[in-house]
Amino acid sequence: MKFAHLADTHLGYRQFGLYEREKDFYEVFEKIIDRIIEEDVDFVVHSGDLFDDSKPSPLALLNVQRGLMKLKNANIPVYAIAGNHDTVLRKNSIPPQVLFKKFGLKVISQINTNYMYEDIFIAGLPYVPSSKHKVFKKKLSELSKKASNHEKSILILHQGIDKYFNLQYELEIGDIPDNFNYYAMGHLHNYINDDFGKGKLVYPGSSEIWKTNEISDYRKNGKGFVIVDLDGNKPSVTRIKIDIPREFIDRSVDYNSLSRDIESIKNTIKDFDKKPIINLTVNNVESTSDIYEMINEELGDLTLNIRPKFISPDEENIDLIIDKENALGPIEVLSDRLEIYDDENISKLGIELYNLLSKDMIEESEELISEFYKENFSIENDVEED
Ligand SMILES: [Mn+2]
Repeated sequence: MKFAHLADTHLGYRQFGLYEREKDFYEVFEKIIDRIIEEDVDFVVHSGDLFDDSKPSPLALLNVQRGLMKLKNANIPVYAIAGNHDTVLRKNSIPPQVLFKKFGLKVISQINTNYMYEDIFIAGLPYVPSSKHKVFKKKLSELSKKASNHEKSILILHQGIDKYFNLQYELEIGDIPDNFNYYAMGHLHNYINDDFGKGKLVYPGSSEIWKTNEISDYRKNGKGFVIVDLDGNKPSVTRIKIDIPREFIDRSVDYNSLSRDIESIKNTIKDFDKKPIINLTVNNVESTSDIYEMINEELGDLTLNIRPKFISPDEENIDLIIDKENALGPIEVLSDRLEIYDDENISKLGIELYNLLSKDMIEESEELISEFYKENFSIENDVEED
């Protein structure tokens, strides 16, 4: 009995605002589906962030529909939870995944928390922010009790765990019941394959480079999914790497040998199938005049996107261009700033608020804040009712 586990496909995401990048994500998804069918698995588990947004575009929906049709024709059911990206944090809201029930997608929700595939107990919970974790932990222990009646069990979650996340985690490793055989995790975009309890805990990672800080893990572990064989005492996990359509190139060059260095980059990339994305650092930059134009002229036609960084001879960063998605993302900047409060709860609140507000989720943000105040600063009779 074997199954495929994937997560964080983020379909519909348009990196750097480029349609080409949106198509790259669809292409990888299609390759994954084709490979899953080739591998002849019994079923598929998707651990959330199938879509990049809770209101996906028709194109994103169409790509999922195509993939699910292929799986359905191959008689392979899919079990899925919603992640933080494809969730609307409102009572009784439904994730886009429910559109595909007729296509063989079995949605695991707060209400439908578990299924059986033959003798395998498949349970899970969709993404829940840490402010709701009291109820979440109660539900986890209920599922753990149910799992103890079955010899083989899988738990599907989309959460950060302190052991693998530095700051943005919602769960501590001790919060997770230890009697499942396989923990099908989503949320962390890097690949993690760990022992936990009597089984295995795996984050397959995102299927494409969603953020440029995933590049170093991509170089090490590739992108892709895993195939899990549940037949032995302990599940055996095989990493399946799926090539991403386009290369990310990191080059650090010197201002004084710029033309030669650029020539060498040109030689590297001239035979690529698809135009790469280049992170280019130029050191010892004495004068920025013309340098950007020169790089663009030489490399513009050969690349999808050049992300330059100019460093002066005294190693200072020269801000020439406003970089929309710079190496330090807004979450990292926010985390840094929030550290002055030296309070983990405030850090978490700030990050959750950022996540909600960047999706225009005003109501949910207000709810989160009022809950936070009730929990931490509740003063009786001090609040006027309206
Ligand atoms: Mn994700």
